[in-house]
Amino acid sequence: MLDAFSKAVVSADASTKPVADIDALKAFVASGNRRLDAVNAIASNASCMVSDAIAGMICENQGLIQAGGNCYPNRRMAACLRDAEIILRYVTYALLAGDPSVLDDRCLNGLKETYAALGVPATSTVRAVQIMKAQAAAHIQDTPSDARAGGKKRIMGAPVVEDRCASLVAEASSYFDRVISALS
Ligand SMILES: CCC1=C(C)/C(=C/C2=NC(=C\c3[nH]c(/C=C4\NC(=O)[C@H](C)[C@H]4CC)c(C)c3CCC(=O)O)/C(CCC(=O)O)=C2C)NC1=O
Repeated sequence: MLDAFSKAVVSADASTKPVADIDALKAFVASGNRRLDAVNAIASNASCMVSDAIAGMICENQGLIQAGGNCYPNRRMAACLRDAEIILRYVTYALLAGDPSVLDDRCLNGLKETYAALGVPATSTVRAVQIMKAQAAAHIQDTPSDARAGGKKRIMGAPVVEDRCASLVAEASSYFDRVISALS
């Protein structure tokens, strides 16, 4: 498992050069508090995000909870909710580390094959991950909408910067995209 710093060391060592791209590491440090706020925005809304994403996935495809569907019976529904939570948790680890290797190695490695063997539909999982990606962007920017969040809307109130953390939204989105491409 790598983070932004160990990655810089490993790449430098591989080419037997001194650590390069110190500016990128400086930027990583300078935006550290924003990064922690972004991680917190996801982590402290995780159970709401997971249940909403799975509910949305099922609303759009109700066969999942009928006999023969992969969220039926409750044992599978529970496994599905658990998996969405695992995936979201590993995305937050990657966002904290500023590097996707923890997500790749400990969560996505072999997941597609596991799902194929168990008959877990990848397209439905991808749909749930897409919903979590949209939720994460809203939470990092601290702009959840009344329309989407209803009575559960929660504003974190972290200081808002000019670009509403666009680069962290893009980075988090790239980790969700990694999940999607690993399953596709
Ligand atoms: C640390 C990383 C890690 C991951 C990612 C992980 C995933 C994982 N999900 C599993 C099952 C499962 N995963 C699902 C998930 C779903 N079914 C659906 O219809 C939806 C599309 C989807 C939810 C979004 C279901 C239903 C099962 C149980 C399948 C079965 O037993 O028939 C299993 C098989 C063992 C078990 O049931 O616990 C694994 C290993 N385990 C891990 O240790």
